[in-house]
Amino acid sequence: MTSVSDPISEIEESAMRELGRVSDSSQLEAWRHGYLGRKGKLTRVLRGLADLPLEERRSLGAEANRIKLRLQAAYQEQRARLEQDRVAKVTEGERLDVTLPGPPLPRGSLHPITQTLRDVLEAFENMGFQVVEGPEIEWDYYNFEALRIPADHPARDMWDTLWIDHEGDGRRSMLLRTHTSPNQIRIMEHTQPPIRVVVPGKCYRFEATDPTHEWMMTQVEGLAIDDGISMADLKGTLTEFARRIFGEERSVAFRCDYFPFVEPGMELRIDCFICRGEGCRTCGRTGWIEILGAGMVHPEIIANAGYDPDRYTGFAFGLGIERIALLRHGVDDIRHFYANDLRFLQQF
Ligand code: FA5
Repeated sequence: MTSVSDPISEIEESAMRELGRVSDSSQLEAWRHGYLGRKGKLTRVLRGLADLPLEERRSLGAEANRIKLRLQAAYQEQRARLEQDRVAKVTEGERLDVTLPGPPLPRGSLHPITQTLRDVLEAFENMGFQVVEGPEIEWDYYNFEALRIPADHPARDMWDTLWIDHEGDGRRSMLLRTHTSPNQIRIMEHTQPPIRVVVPGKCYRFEATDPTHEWMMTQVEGLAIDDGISMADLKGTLTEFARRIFGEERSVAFRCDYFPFVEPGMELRIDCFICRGEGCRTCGRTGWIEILGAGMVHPEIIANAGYDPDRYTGFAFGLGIERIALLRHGVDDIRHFYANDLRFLQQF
């Protein structure tokens, strides 16, 4: 007669052998199912004991229970070991080496317009001008009225305007300043001559863009008022400025121009850096690029400021920083400056 104990010890042996080969939790569960589950091998044997005579049933029953406990304990141990391995693998994979050098950060630099603005301000500071600033949102009064540009004046077309709040009354309408000239009035309101200031800032115009025109641009206003200032002082100051920024070899030309707040008025042009005076797309086929408007402060404005017009005269100018940056760096289109293309900006 075959003893039931043989299969039991065989089951124990094969169970322990297989358990040793289990390498993950799903294999482990399959193992538990196969031996200790309701239909597992050991469970089936235990059920079969019921048919045996009492004596045999007692001794085999005790043996089978011992094996069951042993397999259950081995199962728990193996489960704990697999869990430990899993945690070790995860933490190993996620371990940080804090001594590794970080990835290099790209290095930033000043925007070309900021660089040119700083150079221009420095050139004027070295000539005795002081830097002051004014608001970008301006009253119609300072931007136009006080500069002798009344509501129906044709000169308003020169500064196509972005209005914020158009009331039709010069003192109450607000706009984005179209030039830095309103600062002439603001400064004269609270300063006594002698005055020598430059005022940098963004200006806005509601106009179509092209290679030399943007709807937002940076101007620097200059204002000098003192005893006996003449046109020669204005030309001398601007020629010296052009020499410091562009070098000796560039050609400079003064030409008559009209601005309601100066008399006489003029513009300063530099020979086109692309065609050197021949005429091309960038300079609008003229051979020249205008960089600033200027003139002698209108006597009416001097008088409105409360200064003695028989004693004081002055000059003013307004220059475009983007135009100067174009000329200095040989850029053929002003719109590159604000397109935010790093391939362009990283060249400066
Ligand atoms: C003015 O804005 C006058 N306020 C200048 C002035 C000041 C004259 C003091 C007399 C006394 P104008 O519109 O020409 O003038 O502009 C002056 C300069 O700003 C131009 O020479 C040019 O360099 C620059 N500029 C004007 N419009 C634009 C634009 N749309 N895009 C880029 N630069 C511009």
